Amino acid sequence: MDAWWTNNKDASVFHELIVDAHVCVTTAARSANPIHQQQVRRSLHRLRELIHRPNLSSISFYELTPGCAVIFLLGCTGCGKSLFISTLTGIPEDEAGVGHALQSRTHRFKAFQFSDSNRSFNSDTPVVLVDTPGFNNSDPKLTDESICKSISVWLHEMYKRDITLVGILYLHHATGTPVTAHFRPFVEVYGKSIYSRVSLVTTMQDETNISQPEDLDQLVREGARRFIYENTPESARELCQNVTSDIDVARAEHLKRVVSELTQGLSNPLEDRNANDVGLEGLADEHLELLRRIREESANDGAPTELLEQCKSVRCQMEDVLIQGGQAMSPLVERVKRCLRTY
Ligand SMILES: Nc1nc2c(ncn2[C@@H]2O[C@H](COP(=O)(O)OP(=O)(O)O)[C@@H](O)[C@H]2O)c(=O)[nH]1
Ligand SMILES: [Mg+2]
Repeated sequence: MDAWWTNNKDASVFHELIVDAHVCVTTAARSANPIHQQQVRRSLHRLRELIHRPNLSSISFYELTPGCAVIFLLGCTGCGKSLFISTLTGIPEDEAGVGHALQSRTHRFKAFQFSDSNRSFNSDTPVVLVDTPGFNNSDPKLTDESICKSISVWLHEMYKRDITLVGILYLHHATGTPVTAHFRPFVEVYGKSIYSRVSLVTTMQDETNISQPEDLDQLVREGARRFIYENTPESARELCQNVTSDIDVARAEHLKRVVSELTQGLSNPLEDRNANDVGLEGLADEHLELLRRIREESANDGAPTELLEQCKSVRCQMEDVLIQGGQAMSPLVERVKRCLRTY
């Protein structure tokens, strides 16, 4: 059993199946023998010890729940990703994996889930921050290419499980420049529109007075936003609140994509598309448009109640179309319903 874990280590790491320990559990019939009973009690105690997680804020990929919103932290080793998490949340630096040498201390993806009781995100949605190993890593196994491959695995899994990617924080020193190739896995899954969810975050601003490098212009033209991070909890919160203000729009974009997959899959070729399919796609477009308008208008005058009501009504209409279509058993229909339930 132990040999299986050793022989498959590389494949497990590639698929993010990374565990701190593994246990082979043998079940046994209940025995009246007091020696056996004592052995069982000892085993149970040991098992409890092994599965106890000392750091409750850190969760594994498989604990991400549909409906949660994910923010990825990217950047070169030492640019301050782990310190950002510690500053935002108050998790001790050691627990967040802050490095104090030139070498990276973050060797694998680490997800932190927030209930937002400290109002870091100004959102009722559970938000998960994913800390990633730094690019340009001192560990020869963690090449930029392998990190991008792992990001790609995460993104495909997230898409399948209807977990919304709400933002990408790309941290860089004032003198460093983000590498466009690092966004490739995101563009492959979400298209170029994903740049509108990218924040280019300048760190170490408290150490230098250098203004942001000009080379960022290309990414800004694609839709990325800039943010100067001041290495304070307030600055970290401001950034996260900016990013999560787009949760509903990001979800509506995801829903629209799932609906397109549904309607194309159900009525192929295109000429066979029935009224329900067309109706559903139209409603998904309308829904996204309404959420974009709500976002714009909220920035000026607070939440526009009328638009929020319209949005709700569009979602009800989508559910009606799904019921009328009689496709209740299709896995994609189930996914659309799951997405609708997260609002
Ligand atoms: N003064 C200052 N130091 C920082 C900042 N960000 C990171 N550091 C320091 O840079 C080192 C590496 O930070 P770390 O968060 O581990 O970088 P990571 O590799 O991107 O996770 C640590 O010693 C941090 O204290 C910042 O904004 N200001
Ligand atoms: Mg780190």
